Amino acid sequence: MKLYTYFRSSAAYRVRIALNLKGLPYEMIPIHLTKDGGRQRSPEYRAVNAQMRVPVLALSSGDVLTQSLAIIEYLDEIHPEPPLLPTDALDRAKARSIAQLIACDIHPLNNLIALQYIKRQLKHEQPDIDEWYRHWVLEGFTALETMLTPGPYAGGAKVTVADLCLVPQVANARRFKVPLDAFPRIVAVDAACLKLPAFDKARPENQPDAE
Ligand SMILES: N[C@@H](CCC(=O)N[C@@H](CS)C(=O)NCC(=O)O)C(=O)O
Repeated sequence: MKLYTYFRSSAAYRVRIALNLKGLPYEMIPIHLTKDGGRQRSPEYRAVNAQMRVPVLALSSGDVLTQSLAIIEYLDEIHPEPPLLPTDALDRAKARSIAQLIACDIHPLNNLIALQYIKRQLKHEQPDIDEWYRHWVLEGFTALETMLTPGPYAGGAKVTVADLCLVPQVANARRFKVPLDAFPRIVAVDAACLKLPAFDKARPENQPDAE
């Protein structure tokens, strides 16, 4: 399998964790999201993913998968061990709701392409953009903090898709200097996950394209 990735991409980070947890070998193809105006916009990459985003997982069959949560669920169905979704329907819904709070409600508002639009088209200054970024993380994390069960992981005793979304979002928050003091449960889940080699290996700073 080939993973089109970028070390700082939190969506790609989610998939890297899933592949590592499942022990699946993958070749990484780094796509630099800012060099040359963003290499995700090159004609070559556009032919891979018309949406011009990472991650993309290219399978040995030639099929190409986009959208991190769809990729993670595909991997979980084809390689069920260790499971990334709980077997109990209620627990599964709760894990997905945490994952979607992050992937659908926080991340799109703070994605590179959204921040670039606010800056370049709407002509806002960097302090406004930083404030925008912080606002959506703080709003999302305030709700998320109340949803976490006694850990060590987001859904309790086992790692789920919720953790695969939480850890990269915390990394982003730290990078943009969002204060996390009000979120002890989120910080504790992040710390518990990062003790696992699959998470540690997927960290941005541990990627071959890290800068
Ligand atoms: N919903 C998508 C989001 C993918 C996404 O937006 N990826 C970002 C990096 S985290 C990207 O490629 N951005 C390109 C850009 O902003 O131009 C997923 O979960 O895979």
